Amino acid sequence: MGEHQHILEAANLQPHEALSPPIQSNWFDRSETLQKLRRNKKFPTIWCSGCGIGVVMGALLRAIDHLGLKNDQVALVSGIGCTSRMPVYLDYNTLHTTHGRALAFATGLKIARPAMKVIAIMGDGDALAIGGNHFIHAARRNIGITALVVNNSIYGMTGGQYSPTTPIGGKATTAPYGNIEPPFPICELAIAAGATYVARSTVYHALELDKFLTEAIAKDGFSVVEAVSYCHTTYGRLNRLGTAADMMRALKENSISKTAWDKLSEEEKAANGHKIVRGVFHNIERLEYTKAYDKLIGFVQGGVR
Ligand SMILES: Cc1ncc(C[n+]2csc(CCOP(=O)(O)OP(=O)(O)O)c2C)c(N)n1
Ligand code: SF4
Ligand SMILES: [Mg+2]
Repeated sequence: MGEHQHILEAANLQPHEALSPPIQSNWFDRSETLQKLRRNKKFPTIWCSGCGIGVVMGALLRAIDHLGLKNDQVALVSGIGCTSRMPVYLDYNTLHTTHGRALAFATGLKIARPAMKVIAIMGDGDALAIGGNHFIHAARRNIGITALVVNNSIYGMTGGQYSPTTPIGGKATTAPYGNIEPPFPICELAIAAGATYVARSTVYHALELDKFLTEAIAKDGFSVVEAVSYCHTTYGRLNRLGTAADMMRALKENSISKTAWDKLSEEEKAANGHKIVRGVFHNIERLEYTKAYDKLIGFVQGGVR
């Protein structure tokens, strides 16, 4: 890890917090992480070359590995969208459901199998437009699901319609003169609705994503990780933001850690208001939904589920 110290420092990580596949001659076969891919069945992916979604998939795999979870202890549930194709490529219990309904299916699954680590993988449209109601109510209930929201500020799969996270002024196929609707701040919304763990990082800061996803999946209650990504094919092209590499670089240059942000004066914060703040924004304890339900059943029936 020594020579990669600068990468760890950029993400505020200790060496033991980062997990990378061992470098071997036959590294694909020897890597436990890569063995979790359904590589013989579903590859190549549908994703455009350079898309950030693959980075999030790698972070998710490493986070699950970090926790030592077996494939059958994990369920990945998604809706529809580029992001929602992710479970199709992974070898866990997987459900590829309908647009906006990942959390509804995940809720049913968690209630039927409370011991299962249930992870709902959603795009910004999936989670906050058509699925917005499920998002706030899953948070309100504090049901033990991890919501992984890949925020690329657009409907990627369907060609670039604006979403609830498109920035003001951003052009989309449905906003050719620029978007006039203020975007939902995903993390603030999740906290206000009742989530018990809420964090944000970007696909440039892949190791930080590993760390936040590990903490989120380990959490008992409803946890949310916003993974800020980009869609160079639709949003980037319509807004002349350059290549995938340019958009990746912009995430590095236009983001700031929460630790650094908290040290800024009010004037400095106003001058840096366009920056993406990365960090853990909320981490509290509150009785998880299926545990509360079990407690109730125990109280009424004197039994245990
Ligand atoms: C009920 C329903 N409405 C609309 C669609 C069309 N549709 C498919 S994916 C999508 C939006 C995808 O955007 P997002 O969730 O942000 O995912 P991304 O592709 O950006 O990862 C839409 C509107 C659909 N499949 N089902
Ligand atoms: S359309 Fe956009 S979000 Fe979808 S795979 Fe391509 S770059 Fe990624
Ligand atoms: Mg999207």
